[in-house]
Amino acid sequence: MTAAPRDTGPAFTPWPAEDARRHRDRGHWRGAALGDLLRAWAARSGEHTALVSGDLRLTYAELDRRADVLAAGLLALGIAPGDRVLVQLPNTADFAVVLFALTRCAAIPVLTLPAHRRSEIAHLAELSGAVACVVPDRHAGFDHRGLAAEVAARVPTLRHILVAGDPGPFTALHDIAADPGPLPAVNPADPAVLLVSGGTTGKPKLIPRTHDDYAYNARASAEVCGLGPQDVYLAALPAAHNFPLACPGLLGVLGAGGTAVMAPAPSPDVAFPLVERERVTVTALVPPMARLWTEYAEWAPEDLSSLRLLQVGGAKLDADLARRIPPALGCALQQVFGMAEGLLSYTRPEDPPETVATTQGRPLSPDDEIRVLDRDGVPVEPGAVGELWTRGPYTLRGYYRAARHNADAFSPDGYYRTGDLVRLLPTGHLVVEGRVKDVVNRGGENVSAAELEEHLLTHPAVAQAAVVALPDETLGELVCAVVTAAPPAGPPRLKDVKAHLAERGLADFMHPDRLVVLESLPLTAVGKISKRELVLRLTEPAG
Ligand code: OOB
Repeated sequence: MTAAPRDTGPAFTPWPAEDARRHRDRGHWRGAALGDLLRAWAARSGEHTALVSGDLRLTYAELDRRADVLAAGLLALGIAPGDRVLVQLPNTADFAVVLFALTRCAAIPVLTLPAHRRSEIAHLAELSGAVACVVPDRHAGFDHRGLAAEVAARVPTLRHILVAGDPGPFTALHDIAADPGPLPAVNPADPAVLLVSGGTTGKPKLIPRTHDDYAYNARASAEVCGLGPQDVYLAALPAAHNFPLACPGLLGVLGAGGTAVMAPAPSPDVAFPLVERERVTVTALVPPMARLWTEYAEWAPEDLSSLRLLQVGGAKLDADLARRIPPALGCALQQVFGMAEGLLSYTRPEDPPETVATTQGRPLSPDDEIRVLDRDGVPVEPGAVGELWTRGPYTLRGYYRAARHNADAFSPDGYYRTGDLVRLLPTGHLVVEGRVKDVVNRGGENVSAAELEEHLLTHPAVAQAAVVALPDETLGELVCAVVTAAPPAGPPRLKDVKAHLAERGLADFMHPDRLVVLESLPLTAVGKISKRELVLRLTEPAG
């Protein structure tokens, strides 16, 4: 194993007592564990369909019962309160049953994504000290049992491999069952889940989300989206990601008494038939997938008329695409700027269309606190670009076992440093202007990747754009624009792109040194454009 010094520190940094009291007094934190919430929802909506996954349909009562049976089985297996359990499941009913069962055992699911591979899974298993993992046998052509076995051989805490599907030499998830009995006490102020950070630099970190804060996250999000029992939410993005899980996602729609439909993939060929069959009303996508949906909708034979709201977030949504979404899909658009760490910002139904197209909304909670600071930690002029710092009733106070990193990522008074560059408009709406670190240092001049990308997207032959730094002996870094072509204009050429940028008044030093046209851009585990992967591809020796 690696001998690199490990960042350690507390597993969980609670809110100061005074803040916690305020969040309770204000009615945000209601003192219910996620497992108890499901029980209450089952008492309220017992016979209503809670979950649809393939041909399986589960009522609230059935989901509640399955969670109890699995929880009893997990306790019998020796899963103890506080134990971490790695969960790597695709969007199926099992995902929801496992999530609720683990939280009922007071165990903490570590919510990894199906696209994570050995380096992430081994790191997360080690960091969390997981005692078990729950994986599918195979998914999307990948052997998850093999990966789990490899990780278990390296991480000594990992004692159990539970498999949804054919268990091979391991334990079948569906054999873990026992008569429901007494469950351990769960403290709603303790972590309910560990989310994986979406950070683009370094190894992923773990984000403790408490029952109290996560329940508020989902409930308040459901209110902003106006979710009710008639709503059918399509979990199209991987359900372990905060967006489809709790913004409002699976947890929000169940809390509202509606139905969640688990989609095996977010692509139109898989999702459109589900929208038609289940009369889906709401779903959430990342921008590259929203683009595909918009393009395919025109030709799709499926009836998408049940859709009333498409949420788009996770990366900057180009304003032009934003304007095309409502007419193409026949539904309202909502921009969502969020992070696994907490803070969520939503455009609201009452916002004017241009505000929805050009801003990333305003914070979810009246008690979200926002600071926009310059490099020295001084507030910028109103309306100017600065780094976003935030604290509030559902934003973490510390990453899991990361004392060294936490010292940098939080102010002494508990603000989380997001690394995002934003502008705060007088209306309270936020406009995301890029990442603090996403700049190319071209011979001492700083080129903002996000700013150049916005200009590139105005070129008629450019469909998608990602600006990355490439190493260069003379200048240190070169500006490389990687784009996909917008039909029917044909592939753009560097010469034309530069002329276009000059026409827009962009300084010469901001112009790309190289233009690479690709068929498609590589994506992260949740489907955002992956610059890390792009740079790897562009700098790897050919062949
Ligand atoms: C969501 O969460 P993460 O943890 O995968 O990624 C968070 C980061 C943000 O810090 C920001 O850099 C970027 O993703 N981001 C956006 C954005 N939404 C997220 N950048 C520009 N515009 C947006 N609308 O991605 C996430 C979590 C919950 C809801 C929605 C997204």
